[in-house]
Amino acid sequence: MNRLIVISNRVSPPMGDGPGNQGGLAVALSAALRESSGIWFGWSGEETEAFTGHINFQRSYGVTTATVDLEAQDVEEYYNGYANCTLWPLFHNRVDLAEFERGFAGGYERVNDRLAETVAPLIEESDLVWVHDYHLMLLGRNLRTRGVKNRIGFFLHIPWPPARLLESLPGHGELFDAMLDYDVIGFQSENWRESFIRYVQTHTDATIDQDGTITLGERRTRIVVCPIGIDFAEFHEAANGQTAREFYERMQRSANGRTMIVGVDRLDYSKGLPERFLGYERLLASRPDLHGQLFLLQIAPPSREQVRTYQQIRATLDSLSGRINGEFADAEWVPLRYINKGYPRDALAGIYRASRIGLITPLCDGMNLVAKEYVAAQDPDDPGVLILSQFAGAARQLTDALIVNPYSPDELAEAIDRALQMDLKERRDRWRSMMESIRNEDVRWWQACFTKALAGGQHEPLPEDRP
Ligand code: GDG
Repeated sequence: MNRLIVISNRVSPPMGDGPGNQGGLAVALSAALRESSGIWFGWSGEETEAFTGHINFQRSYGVTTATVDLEAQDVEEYYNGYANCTLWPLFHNRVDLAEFERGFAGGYERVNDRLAETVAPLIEESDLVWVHDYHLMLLGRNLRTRGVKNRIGFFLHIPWPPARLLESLPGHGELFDAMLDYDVIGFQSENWRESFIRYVQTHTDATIDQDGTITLGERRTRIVVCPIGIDFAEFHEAANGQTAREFYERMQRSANGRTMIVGVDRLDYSKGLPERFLGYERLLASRPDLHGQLFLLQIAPPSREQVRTYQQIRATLDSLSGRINGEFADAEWVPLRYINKGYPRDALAGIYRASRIGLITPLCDGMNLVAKEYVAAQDPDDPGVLILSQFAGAARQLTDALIVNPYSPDELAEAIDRALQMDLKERRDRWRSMMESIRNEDVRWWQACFTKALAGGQHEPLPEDRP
């Protein structure tokens, strides 16, 4: 077996095998790294005065992590700047929020190069190198210029934007060209793969084979779709564990017979939170008979708090939630419980289970794992209903959710009403069908799907050749 070198912006060292200890991605990558005696390399999250390239190696639970500190200017330009103020909004259809600063682009190039220079000596001849996400799109190119000839793959966790949007990015041609130095590029959904192919067709002379291999000059890059899944076994265990049960019971007591709707999202403008609140407000305005009968619990832990657009979305939601509660609440009932803090994973599992409806309505999302976690946490005898945005990558797999257009408050209100009325048989039928894909296409399947393509093996098609 080839050794695997995983490179991502941040590294999550494994924390043992207890349920609910870490996210699915960390679990899957840790398992793969353990089996292959590989290394997980990335930024430590710490700042230093001047970049030294000093690597801090750690070994825990059979996995070696290798991290480096970045200097403050790097963090500002590469991470807060280009990654989160330029690429993130642009790749989530928010060109209006994107900032195109040469300083950011320069910082991004510099950090990708520094990370490549630091990791290159760790790479041995037969290693497979797997680079993750939009922070590190140039890293493959930087490794190539340092003579690394290994198979190098890249997985994009977020959407690939339509060509017309990407054209607004200064230097998009160079960024794209650098990506063809990867041997394999993986996307979460066919939608994002199609956008990428369209860019290739409109901006390059490359040829594209039937099996999705792009050839430009000497370079050949295989394009694959590998939707990420959750760690089903771990989540199932968490959902049936002590903490989850405690939270389930606490929520039941606190709901006091009222129907609970849940949303869980990082506080991010791509997640459609204002639109979700407006849809819920529309329901409350049009259905006074529901007042006092239900409530929406929105858990939204703050993220990227240094970035101005994230401070703005937080202020928008503060005001919107205040308005909705001000308008509809009474002495005994608060329609919207809006919370800016995170919960442990196993507590979340109990909260999901206590919720009759999972309301997951991003405006644009590479995949969305919360939707899968919500379904996996349900009671098989009495499962809740998932309402899911058509613009989440997950909508291509979870076709038995109630699929909605998150921009339409009327559609959101109607979907909540339909979910409230859905009989047990329909809830069970929809839940069973969604569980099949969540169980089969879990995070280990995803990791195997990508690494097989990276190793040069046949790419595994989705079950039933689902697009
Ligand atoms: C990116 C892409 C893609 C959330 N709140 C709490 C908490 N979470 C956990 C969830 C879930 C994870 O964070 C969020 O994952 P998502 O997939 O929903 O969204 P992003 O963070 O935007 O992730 C996305 C993903 O990468 C993987 O490829 O699916 O499209 O944008 O696991 O449960 N976890 C805990 N407490 C919280 O309050 N413990």
